[in-house]
Amino acid sequence: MTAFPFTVGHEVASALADGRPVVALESTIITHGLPAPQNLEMARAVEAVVRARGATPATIALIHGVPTVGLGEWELEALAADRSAGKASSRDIATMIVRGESAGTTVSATMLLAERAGIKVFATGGVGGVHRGAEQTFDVSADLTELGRTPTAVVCAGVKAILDIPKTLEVLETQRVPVIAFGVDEFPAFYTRGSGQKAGQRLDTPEQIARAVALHRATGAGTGLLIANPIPAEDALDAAAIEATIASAVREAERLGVAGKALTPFLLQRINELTAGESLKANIALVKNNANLAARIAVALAALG
Ligand code: PSU
Ligand code: MN
Repeated sequence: MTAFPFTVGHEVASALADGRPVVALESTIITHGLPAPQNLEMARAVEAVVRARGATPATIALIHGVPTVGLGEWELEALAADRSAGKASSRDIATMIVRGESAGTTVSATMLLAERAGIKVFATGGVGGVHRGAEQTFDVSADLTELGRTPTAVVCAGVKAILDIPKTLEVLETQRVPVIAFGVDEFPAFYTRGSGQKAGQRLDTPEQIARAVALHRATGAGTGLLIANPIPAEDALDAAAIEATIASAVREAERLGVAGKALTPFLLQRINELTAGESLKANIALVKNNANLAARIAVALAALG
């Protein structure tokens, strides 16, 4: 049988061997989610937030065909500068290894690689979900499928309203994925603290969430957990304004016929352009906020043994 080749960075490997807390970080946000040079600044800042909380960051990507868990400083820099890097979801990993490609890993691919390395907690900005108009296009992110079969806890700021949030929550329920809101009742909508939709459950401390993560794994359900952490109030954007921007980006994508794996990067880039940096600032703030919570959960989980 063919072994699955992947590399774990030294610092991450030694933290895992000692049972110390580790937080996985995705990289499609670096290659496709944010423009340069803010993408590299964000990636470094997020790693620093994880370290400040006493956990080890493990940014995950494909580097010249090698799935890498815990990028080194120069690897991070090269990936952020590589505007031809691909976008790897779970299904792309094998082919990209064969082709020797470099790629940012989406939430689905990052979960899969984190789990293989033994990392239980993962921080991102927003996960993929059911796209608006999915009843016509069938565009549902593989992130939701992966959440239905890989037990990683994913800390996010909810999902962007580029998606259909109620349908996304329905699919998460179907997939048996607990949706836990941290300190609030409502499921957050990325740039704003509320979506008008109730989250599945609410927990108020990182320690409670860590216990829920451990117990959910112990059930053997095999599914991931979605931990929804609202953007800090001082960084949140105006709901009506951002909704108008998103709606116009979605219409533009329809007009241009953008579909498949190109759709999410197209929408993210258009929103960044249309808000002239305002959404970018919010995006960076919420990723840091998620890394902070993920590190606190990872620390609490390590203390449970
Ligand atoms: N949503 C965001 N920012 C992102 C992404 C989603 O607000 O950067 C990225 C994540 O890497 C996610 C991927 O896993 O887009 C989903 O892509 P798709 O919709 O093609 O499955
Ligand atoms: Mn899609």
